[in-house]
Amino acid sequence: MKSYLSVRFCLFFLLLLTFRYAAAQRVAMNDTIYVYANQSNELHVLANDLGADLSIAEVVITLPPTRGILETNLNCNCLIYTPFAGFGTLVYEDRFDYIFVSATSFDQNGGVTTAATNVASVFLLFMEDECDNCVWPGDVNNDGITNVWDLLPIGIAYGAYGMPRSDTSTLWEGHESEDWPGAFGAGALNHKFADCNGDGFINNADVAAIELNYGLTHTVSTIPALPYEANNISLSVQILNESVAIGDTVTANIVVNGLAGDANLYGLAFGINYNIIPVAGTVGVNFPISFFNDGANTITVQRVVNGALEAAITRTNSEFATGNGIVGVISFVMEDVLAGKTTEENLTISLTGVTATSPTGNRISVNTIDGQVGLVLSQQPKQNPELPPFTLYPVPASNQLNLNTAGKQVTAVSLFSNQGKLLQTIMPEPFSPVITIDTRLLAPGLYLLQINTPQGIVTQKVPVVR
Ligand SMILES: [Ca+2]
Ligand SMILES: [Ca+2]
Repeated sequence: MKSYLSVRFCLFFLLLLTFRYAAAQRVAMNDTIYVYANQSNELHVLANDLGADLSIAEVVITLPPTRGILETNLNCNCLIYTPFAGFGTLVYEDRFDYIFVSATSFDQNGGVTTAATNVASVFLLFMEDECDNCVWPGDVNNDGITNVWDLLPIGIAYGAYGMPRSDTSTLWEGHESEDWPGAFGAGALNHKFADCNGDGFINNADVAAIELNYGLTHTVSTIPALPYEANNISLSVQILNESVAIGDTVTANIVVNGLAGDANLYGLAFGINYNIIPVAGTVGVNFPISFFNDGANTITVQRVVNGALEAAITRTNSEFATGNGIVGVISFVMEDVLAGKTTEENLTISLTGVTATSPTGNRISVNTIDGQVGLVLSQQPKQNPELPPFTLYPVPASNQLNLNTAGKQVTAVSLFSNQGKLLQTIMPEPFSPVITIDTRLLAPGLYLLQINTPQGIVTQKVPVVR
């Protein structure tokens, strides 16, 4: 045990490299945001971007807006947009572009390497002032974003009916709607917000708007809070794998227990985070038949956001489900992002944003227990000796290095120092004929270029001279 711990400790440095590599996987995504005239608007442009620990400080505006002022705000980790006079009366839209630029990578001589991402565009559209009390189809809890947590109020008010809207569109914009007689928790949130499609009924058809408008945001002045009650249930993640290696399918149970006897539960929404990067498209949760899911009186939504899973399930029959046991099964494939690193660490699956509800619309207190299992990293990257080397020029490199792909597909190019420290990762356009790497900030010396292709990885040495 003693030597195991000392090996772990000694390899802490390599772990840092691992996290740096993970942090480099960032993609900026386009946004469409409705903004008010004559006031400042918070723009949470990072909300749908891919990558861990995204900071607004690393966002660089490459095309500024022309009809307002844009400022960076570290407190909200967002941008603040203030439109000029005339916005909303003379002009109704604006636009700007941004990229991520990280200045946190250093070469072994202290030189800074910047790694820029793709360009994302943000489209700003005027929002009518009088739409403060409008229904945004999918944002059922009216907190400004559509996500799995919006499923819970639909379960609570399932089967309720009220005044239909004049329109039955689920387009992402504010829809005028009269208040219904019913409301969630002390009137903080009117039932009309759960009638996403405006047909006057709260049912399955309204869940489609959550799927349709998932992740979209709008500005809200106050977020309604549901009343809270102690209920004493626990939610734990139990990983079934004895250990996890790159490429393995990880399976974990989500287990509900009552702290004293059976658990009483009506709706459940949660996020799942992990300290590895799963293979895109492999993350999901199943809700098997259980005390909670009888297969008839439940609705569910799930989505992967920034590589992390968000999921919700709620009953629809206005009655608690009572019992203990597995309510969900998560699975994903661990990606080959840690290739080349040799270390030992635990895979941790954490529950985030856990919200449980009662049939009457109260939030229930939940104790959460994360899952952990040993992580076995491969000794070597999946080098493919069958692949011929790529042509690099000029060699040695000075200001830039060009990689001739010769028509072959290259998915990523990573530059490492000779000590194995990741300095830069480029995600080229599919089938780019030439990929260019800026080497101006690199100290003279030998570097390693790791070229990822669908057929495997090729690593080539690159000398840089001045
Ligand atoms: Ca919402
Ligand atoms: Ca409806």
